Amino acid sequence: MGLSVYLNGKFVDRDKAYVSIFDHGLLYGDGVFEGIRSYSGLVFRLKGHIDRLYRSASAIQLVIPMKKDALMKAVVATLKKNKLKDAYIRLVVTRGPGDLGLDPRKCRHGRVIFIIADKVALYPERYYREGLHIITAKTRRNLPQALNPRIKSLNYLNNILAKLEATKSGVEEALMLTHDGYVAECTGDNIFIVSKKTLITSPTKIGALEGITRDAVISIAKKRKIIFREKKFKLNEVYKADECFLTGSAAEIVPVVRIDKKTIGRGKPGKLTLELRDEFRKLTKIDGIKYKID
Ligand code: PXG
Repeated sequence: MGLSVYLNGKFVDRDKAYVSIFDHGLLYGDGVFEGIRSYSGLVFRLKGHIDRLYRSASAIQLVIPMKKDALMKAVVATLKKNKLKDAYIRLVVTRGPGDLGLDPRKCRHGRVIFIIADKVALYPERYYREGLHIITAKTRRNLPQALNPRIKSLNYLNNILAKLEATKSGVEEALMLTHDGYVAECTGDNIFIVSKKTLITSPTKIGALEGITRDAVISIAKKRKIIFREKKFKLNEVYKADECFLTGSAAEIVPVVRIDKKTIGRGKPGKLTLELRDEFRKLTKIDGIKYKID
């Protein structure tokens, strides 16, 4: 049996799941989305993802024609329908089909909501064992005053441009800086460094997504009384950091051991990174909405 996709309140076969070529999500990137994970029948921090989706929507004056509760139930129903215990979930809300012209008022047929749940394509185990090599992209992160990176919109070209630079350099990820040279985030992950036993991450207001995994790591650090600071820092602090790692729903916590061909710390995944990773894995067993496959 093929994958069943949730599309505007109905389940349809993946091969028959279409949106209009007049959808403003496609024509202009006018829409919002979430990337969510489920672990052994538990949707990790689903409420946090749904809250962020509504925040993103509200920032672009997009009204989601569904209550948060109903949308959470639709996510769980999609997982159950596909009998998926460990999954990657993509939840998308677009402005819907409309005439040409970017005015959202042209979208008179209502928003389009779809949910895809599929098996997770994990990063190769070697990235976690040996650590990732990354580069700093020349492409700067969007200005918060232009298109705020806190909005998880369908317009991901800024990140894609940086991702292309990473691919060209033969690495998986690229670090993005703010217009004034502070470390913002990677193309699809937040960044943390460890320096003098202090865990540091950039404030999201300078131009980064309020990552759900980032949030989980901060809560673990606080619970374990790890010294933590949210502060602006520049590239040279990453170069001389003792440890560095990225966080994201897809990657979870992945160590970084080389950036711009410079070795970070001892060139191996750091002690605190591994400790946080263990704790994070424990959290994925309890922190979320449970469901059962019939
Ligand atoms: N920054 C950006 C720009 C992101 O897109 C994160 C940080 C991490 O946020 P979370 O909430 O996931 O901890 C993201 C999330 C994909 C994919 O398909 C991308 C993300 C998440 C899941 C899958 O590439 N990005």
